[in-house]
Amino acid sequence: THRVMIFSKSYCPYCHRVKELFSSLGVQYYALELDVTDDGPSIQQVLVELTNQRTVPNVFVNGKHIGGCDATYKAYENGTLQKLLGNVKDAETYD
Ligand code: GSH
Repeated sequence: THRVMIFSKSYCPYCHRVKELFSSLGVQYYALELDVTDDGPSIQQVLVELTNQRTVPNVFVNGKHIGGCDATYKAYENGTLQKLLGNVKDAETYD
């Protein structure tokens, strides 16, 4: 099971960056790629209704909304993300 759900677009550099963070932490994620599914536009509308944001990436951990790439790195830097994830190792590559 994946505790991390990412609304994503395959070409989006911020999405790549946020996935890199979870990979470096050894945390599996499920990414919903809005640009490669016919349902993308309606799923993006659901994202807006849930979060008032339409940008990708948009990250949920255990159902809790974290936000975009910047917000997720910020949550990592202040330790909020690790608390939500439980014990994870330190990021291996993080600049
Ligand atoms: N500061 C945002 C973050 O940290 O997540 C940047 C995210 C962003 O600009 N994403 C672009 C986006 O979602 C795609 S690269 N644009 C609107 C859209 O695709 O509908």
